[in-house]
Amino acid sequence: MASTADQFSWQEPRNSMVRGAFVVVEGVDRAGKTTQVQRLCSKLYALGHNIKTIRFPDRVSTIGQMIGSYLQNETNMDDHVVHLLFSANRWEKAKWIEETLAKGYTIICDRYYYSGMVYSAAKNNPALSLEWAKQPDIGLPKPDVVIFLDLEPWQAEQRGGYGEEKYEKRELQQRVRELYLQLLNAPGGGMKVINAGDSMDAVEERIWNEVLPWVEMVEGGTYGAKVGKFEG
Ligand code: ADP
Ligand code: FDM
Ligand code: MG
Repeated sequence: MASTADQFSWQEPRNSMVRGAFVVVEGVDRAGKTTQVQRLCSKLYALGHNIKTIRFPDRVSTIGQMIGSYLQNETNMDDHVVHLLFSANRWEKAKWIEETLAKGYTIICDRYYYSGMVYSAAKNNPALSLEWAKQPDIGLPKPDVVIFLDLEPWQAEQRGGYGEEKYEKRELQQRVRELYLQLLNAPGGGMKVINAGDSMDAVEERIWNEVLPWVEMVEGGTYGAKVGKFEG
């Protein structure tokens, strides 16, 4: 799969910013993350922002290819092992994220450590709790704003039947959503919930209204002079 990371890139940032904003879009399978990341990038880009996109898992790197073959049921791994690979796949991009933000690019990221925690914990492996799942991601660059596209599993299923990938199963998807909602309600959860069951245009507009103020504040230097770190 082609990486979308350079789709909106320029050799050098077009505008001088204090730093770029780090925006993450999360949600269950088929919530519309990839569609909305694309729309958000296009809109920000049209307004002259310096934009880069990234998605996790990034299936291009060696670690990413191992994850890809696991998701496609070509290989099997212990739950802990694949969890750590997903985390390592973020760590191998951590420096790039920090440097890209520092150059003044706003990054729109399709899934991040929230996916990491909830999908692994949703397996109900008694030796892999949500708390355990958080630990390897501690210290990663922290997003300035996180959008959670909320969609009930029955709605997601109307967007197409489940495919061949590992986690495309109704019960697991149900637990994933419950765990996301649990994270939202935890102190410091900090995700903006958006009902993803409406039309693409309606969802796009809600995301825009949530995200734009953060992008403007971060780029303008009135919020988050330094990129935060995930503290668990
Ligand atoms: P995700 O990246 O969250 O898995 P996608 O953006 O790939 O989701 O969308 C999954 C499918 O649902 C695609 O076929 C897409 O065209 C469709 N879709 C996305 N958003 C909506 C929406 N708001 N209403 C109806 N269908 C949608
Ligand atoms: N996924 C994704 C995880 O289990 N852990 C993670 O850390 C990440 C980033 O991988 F089922 C799962 C979520 C999904 C699958 O995601 C692939 P995409 O968005 O369909 O590529
Ligand atoms: Mg997607």
